[in-house]
Amino acid sequence: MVSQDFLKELPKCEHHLHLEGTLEPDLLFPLARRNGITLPTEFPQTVGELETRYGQFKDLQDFLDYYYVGTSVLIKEQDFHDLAWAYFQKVHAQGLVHAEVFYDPQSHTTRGIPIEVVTRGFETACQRAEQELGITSKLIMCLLRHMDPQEGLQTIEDASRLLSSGSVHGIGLDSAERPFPPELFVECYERARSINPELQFTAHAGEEGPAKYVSNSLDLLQVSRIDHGVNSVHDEELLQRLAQEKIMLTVCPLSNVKLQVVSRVSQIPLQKLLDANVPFSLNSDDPAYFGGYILDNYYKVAEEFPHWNHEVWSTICRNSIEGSWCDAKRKNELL
Ligand code: ES4
Ligand code: ZN
Repeated sequence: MVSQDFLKELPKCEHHLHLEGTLEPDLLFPLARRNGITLPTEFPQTVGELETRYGQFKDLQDFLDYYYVGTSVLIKEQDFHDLAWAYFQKVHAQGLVHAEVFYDPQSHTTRGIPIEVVTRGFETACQRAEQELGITSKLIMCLLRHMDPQEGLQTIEDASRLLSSGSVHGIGLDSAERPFPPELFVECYERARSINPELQFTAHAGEEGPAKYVSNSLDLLQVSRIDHGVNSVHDEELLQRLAQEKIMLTVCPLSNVKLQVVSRVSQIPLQKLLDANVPFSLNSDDPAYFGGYILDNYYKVAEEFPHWNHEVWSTICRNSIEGSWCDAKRKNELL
């Protein structure tokens, strides 16, 4: 097995990280107090109880029910900034050099918080991460698939200025995968593309949903990568296509175990993806909920795939840089 030092030193990129998913229990309670938010009565009342509950998610929906309560304590621009800044500081110590990070504006706008406030808080943290830590980053705005696509469309309209100005670099699709297939969001993606043809597109697919959700995300939403995508291995033709078109899967090992997509990391079909030449990156998804940040995910995979040598890890790292949405100059710096 390669050493932990080797993994730590690798120039790592993260492509699948929900900023709201970095809210640690020890920040959740103080923020709730600071902002006068009353948590639901059935919600755990202490950091310890909450951490215990986080270790027992049944599935994606069980996790999301906690995640949206957590989100509700974020109110002020400073809260969003502090949250993202804490994340960047943590992963800087883990060898992260570039991050493309998700946020869910609808989780906040539905509570009356303007999209500009949320975005500005996150954006200033991204700028600070570049200045003070040398970490480059991009913001990806996700639409919530459990909400009415018409509301998604309104969110795209409300974000027009942010999408045109470069504040937001890409569009994604998250929350409960089934029964909300990608075809519901075709109009949202088309509208975003018409606002700014330079935007990048991705979507969660093939985590709990079938391989068909992956191919339909490619065909109908015209995404250039896929978040999770592990169920793609059930469709050989799709695997060949992902390899041919260099569609990167943003795989989240600890998340897949915590949400019971697999029972252990060794069951994630990473070897099959490697053998089929399908590019993937390793990511943390919602690290405060799933028990580990980017390097913890790398460590766990190395432990469960002990025969992978330096060359395999260098390939993973290279694919992860090449699949990033930063410009060629930055990619060259990272390679
Ligand atoms: C998520 Cl793991 C996962 N899947 C879908 N949506 C999400 N939002 C935050 N984490
Ligand atoms: Zn995710």
